[in-house]
Amino acid sequence: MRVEDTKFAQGFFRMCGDSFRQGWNERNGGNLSYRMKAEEAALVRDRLGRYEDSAQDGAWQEIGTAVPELAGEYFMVTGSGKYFRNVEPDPASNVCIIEVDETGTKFRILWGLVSGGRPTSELPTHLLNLAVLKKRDADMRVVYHCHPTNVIALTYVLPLDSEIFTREIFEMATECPIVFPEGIGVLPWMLCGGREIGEATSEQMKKQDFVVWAHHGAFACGHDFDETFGLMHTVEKAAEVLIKVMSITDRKRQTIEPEMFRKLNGPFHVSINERFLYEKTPGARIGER
Ligand code: 2HA
Ligand code: ZN
Repeated sequence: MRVEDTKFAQGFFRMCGDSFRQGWNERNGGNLSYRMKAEEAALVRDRLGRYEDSAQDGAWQEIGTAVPELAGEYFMVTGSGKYFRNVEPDPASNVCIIEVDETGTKFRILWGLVSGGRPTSELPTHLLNLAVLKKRDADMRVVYHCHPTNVIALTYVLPLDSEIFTREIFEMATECPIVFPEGIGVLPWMLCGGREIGEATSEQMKKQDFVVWAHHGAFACGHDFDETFGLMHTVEKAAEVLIKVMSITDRKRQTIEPEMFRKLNGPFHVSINERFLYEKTPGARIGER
């Protein structure tokens, strides 16, 4: 079966297009990875490792970190320097399928990037995250990075503190704590594209599904494309509301209070982490405890 005709690949390509149309992927910004199921790899097996019309040769290359948990697995990932905008019209030039070797330190390109190129510069972060997620829940397969405008804007005005950042976002939409009851992780500015930021991000992903990279963007993860895209969309929407509120005032007249959040737990079958439901000082400004 052609890779382009599979349901997982179509979901992957659609997510890239949707993300671009949201305005979260200027130029080559953002990257997406998906840990394929064994049956999906089997479906396209006869299309993998054919290099006749491709600039690729299938040579093993260094990942730049070690992910032994992912040895022998197959992934669809966006290409380094490639534009999300171009994925839907020409997936084979902008996306690839890679295999991780038995030591978890090398990969090879089995399909795609036919005009040349390599997987995303954030491959270490993606694979380290996917390894953590696999341990958390074997059905979590998607890691997604983009540059959502309002989330990034908030990293200039809110303290870079997971509890405060999460609480301010939680208060902007009742659905937020239901969708991500474990809140948002926040990393300070770090050099992107390497192992260090990958390790820091995956440390957060041990518990949280969403991590903000200050002055850069965000990472979301999930079981499938809908859930992962939906999480990014939910956080970015709440961030937009917060930006609007902050454009009007530095203090809210009324908001969702901790005891109101707690009422959501039972009916929505969640357990909102109490760390985010601290009592605020009366009259506190937005972003203050
Ligand atoms: O260029 O967004 O973080 C892709 C990126 C790097
Ligand atoms: Zn980025």
